[in-house]
Amino acid sequence: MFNKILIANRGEIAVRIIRACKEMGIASVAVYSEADREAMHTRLADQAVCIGPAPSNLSYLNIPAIMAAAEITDAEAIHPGYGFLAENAEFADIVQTSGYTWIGPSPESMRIMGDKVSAKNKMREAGVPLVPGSDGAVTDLEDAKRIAHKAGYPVIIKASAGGGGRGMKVVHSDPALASAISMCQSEAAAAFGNDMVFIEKFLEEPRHIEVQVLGDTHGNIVHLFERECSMQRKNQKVLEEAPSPFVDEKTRKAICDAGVAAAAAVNYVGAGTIEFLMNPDKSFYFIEMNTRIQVEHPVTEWISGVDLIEWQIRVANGEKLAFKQSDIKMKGHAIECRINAEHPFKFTPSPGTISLYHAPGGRSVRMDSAIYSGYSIPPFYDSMIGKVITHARDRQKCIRRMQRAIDELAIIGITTNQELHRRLLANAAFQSGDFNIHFLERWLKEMNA
Ligand code: MV4
Repeated sequence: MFNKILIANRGEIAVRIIRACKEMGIASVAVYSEADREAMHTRLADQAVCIGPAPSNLSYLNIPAIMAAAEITDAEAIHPGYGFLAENAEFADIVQTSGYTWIGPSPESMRIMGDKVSAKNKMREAGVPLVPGSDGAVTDLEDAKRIAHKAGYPVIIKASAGGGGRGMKVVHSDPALASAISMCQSEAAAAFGNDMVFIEKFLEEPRHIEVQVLGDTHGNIVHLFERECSMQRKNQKVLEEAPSPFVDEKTRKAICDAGVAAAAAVNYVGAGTIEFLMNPDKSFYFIEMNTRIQVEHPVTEWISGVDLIEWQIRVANGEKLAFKQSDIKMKGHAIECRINAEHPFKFTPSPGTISLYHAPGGRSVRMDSAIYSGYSIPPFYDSMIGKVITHARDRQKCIRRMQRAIDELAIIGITTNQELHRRLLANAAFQSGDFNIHFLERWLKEMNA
């Protein structure tokens, strides 16, 4: 096993990875920006190296500084967490060619999945269901019209280099098609340096359901069931759960098998997520793959019993998965509430100093965060400051447990979205499981009206 791992990240995920290292007897190296001298990850790691000024571009995205930190500390492997450099194939390549182990999939898998057109081509070959639309990039307007007519309006134009909701346009009729395509192309060229775009039928009321997969370097891939991620606003997830209240056993088998087939098509190693959209009739379609650990991984850990960070590290070290698909049993229900330093209904950021922090506890409650009493949240990074996760035998009990955990949580001195969670957990549509990707934004609009 590795003697020492460098964690190229900050916040709760850096703390999560440092904790896993400690439990595995592996030394940890934190990297930190000048704004993070007093951060929890800087304090908890065995060693910490300053990699630059507060702005991410100069620190957490500064590849030469991170590689220098690995060299001076004799780290053997690098864990990227999520965000920052986690899905940067060039960084993964540099890590490997510099003689370090990359705790993640191959740069080749990352490149294929990072480009949405090449990802969809792979998925088509693998027999994974795709949203009806163009077979690849679209350049010609007459082709685009033919494709849009075949799929039926509305359609959505997406940038191949986009993802996570960036660079998309919905089109309702022929006259709007040409300008939407050229706008999407020029925006993509400016944002990603790649103007390739493709067309899909626009699914109007879908759920966002994703499948967790885990692969080793010996060709074994398992799934760890699905997560329901429809409770989002502006492509930012607010609450996630596993399993999805909408997915029955037959659909679960089909979507999870599709997730494994998707991962196998790119010889996937490590933890990954296949994102699907699911229609009200339970038909589902691949949209993209995230080649990293995700924020919401704890809900999967809780229903599957698998420590995902531990297994990312083990498979990066060449170990075989110690379990087969048939060994993994889904147990109970888990919910995660993301705690953000922001106004609960206006969503304006609220950095500042936490005068008092009290984490919820008791049976089957987990709090992943990197905050403490007296900690000042720097204004430079993401507003997510922690996650409350609960588990119970069934969804209703899990909701009740989350309600009492959110009530116990005390974060004084800054504004958080705790009150949003309190209202959401009490909402009848949420409680019945009857919601899709539009629910939260429509509900917030209603509340303000
Ligand atoms: C779609 C779609 C409807 N139809 N594709 C947004 C994020 C990116 N991963 C893909 N996204 C969407 N793709 C088709 N063909 C609707 C969305 C979408 C969405 C998807 C998942 C979660 C939240 C969303 C919010 C708005 C739009």
